[in-house]
Amino acid sequence: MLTAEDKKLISQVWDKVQGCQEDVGAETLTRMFVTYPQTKTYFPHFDLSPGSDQIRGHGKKVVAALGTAVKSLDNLSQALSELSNLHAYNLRVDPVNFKLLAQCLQVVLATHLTKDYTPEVHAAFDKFLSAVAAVLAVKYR
Ligand code: HNI
Repeated sequence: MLTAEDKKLISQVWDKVQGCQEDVGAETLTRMFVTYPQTKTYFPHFDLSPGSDQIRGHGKKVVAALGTAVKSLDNLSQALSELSNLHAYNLRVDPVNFKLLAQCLQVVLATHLTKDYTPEVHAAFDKFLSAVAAVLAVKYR
């Protein structure tokens, strides 16, 4: 459950990454593919060299979707409902991978925000990304 304070921190952090969202997305995916190579199996049709155009394009989409989620913190299931269908029914992404992506995004945010990525921000973001992952995985049941 996100507290009012969590929600405030999440929105503030998101404002700080406005303007470098494509970089954040591409760095997150690049980290995920290098660190957890098993995640590459979902992207056989992509050029997965670090920072490729496809990684940048996809990174931008993922970050934009998270931006929508940040604006809908009280109603994540509705905001992500189509993406939830897509990941469960079409893409069939194993939910363990959502945690791997979340981990990589946290590292990228920390490298961009340095001291502003406080333990409280980290904790709030961790809760937020777990909630997003739960919504993306709910249709598997
Ligand atoms: Ni995901 C497509 C958002 C986690 C594999 N994914 C998308 C799209 C968005 C998106 C947005 C584009 C939809 C469209 O084109 O209509 N993905 C998200 C979000 C998360 C996430 C917000 C978690 C926070 N996706 C993952 C994970 C994997 C994943 C963990 C696998 C490791 N996603 C995919 C694949 C596609 C995809 C594969 C299709 C890519 C393509 O363009 O072919």
